[in-house]
Amino acid sequence: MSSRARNLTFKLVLLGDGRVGKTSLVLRYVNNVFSEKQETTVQASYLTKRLVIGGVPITLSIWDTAGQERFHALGPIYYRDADAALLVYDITDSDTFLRVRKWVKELQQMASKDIVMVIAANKSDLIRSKKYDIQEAESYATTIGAKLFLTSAKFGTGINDVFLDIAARLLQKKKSSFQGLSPALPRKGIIVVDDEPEREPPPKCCS
Ligand SMILES: Nc1nc2c(ncn2[C@@H]2O[C@H](COP(=O)(O)OP(=O)(O)OP(=O)(O)O)[C@@H](O)[C@H]2O)c(=O)[nH]1
Ligand SMILES: [Mg+2]
Repeated sequence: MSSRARNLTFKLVLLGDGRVGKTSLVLRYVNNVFSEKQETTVQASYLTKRLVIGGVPITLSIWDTAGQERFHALGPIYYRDADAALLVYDITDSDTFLRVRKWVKELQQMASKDIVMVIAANKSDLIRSKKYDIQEAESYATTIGAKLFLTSAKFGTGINDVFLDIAARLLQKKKSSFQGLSPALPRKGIIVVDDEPEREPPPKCCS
């Protein structure tokens, strides 16, 4: 089986209040850029990222949704059929954490039963300037079977860890549901290669 044939695509949706840094996280991860003047998202935007875990090429198909309340009703369009949800809040604004809880409730009722959920406590670079309580968020994450990561899109900290955790958990799920179908999947240890270059197709021969 060629590596191309084994490429797995997973749909990831980002949800969270407006201005918490969803777009900034995705742009930092995919293009390694950050803007202090990032424009608010209208409806949603779409990006893809390819990575290789344990020799298995994976494509993350990423839907970055608009956080403004007026777009809330569009949520189901993007989280329906999603394999994973990245719930983002701003650690300097506790209201944005309440919004995460609201999204989680909605996902638990409306989304796929086995959707992978991860929480990003973003803007960790501002930790010193404001009061925050990460412990409450961490225990909440545990109760919903999610992992919580401290991130800073501005400084680029924690970003790879978040997306890698999502991809690895999705791959693990796939592995357990299709035992035997993917012999290349590792049992232990994950080696990640970013954006594996595509191989040239073999030259066509003989007219
Ligand atoms: N200090 C700091 N600022 C950040 C960080 N991430 C995002 N920002 C800033 O926060 C603002 C909002 O960021 P966005 O990425 O547009 O937030 P969003 O969640 O996509 O917002 P909507 O599209 O309205 O839902 C921008 O001014 C960013 O520069 C971060 O990690 N640290
Ligand atoms: Mg945005």
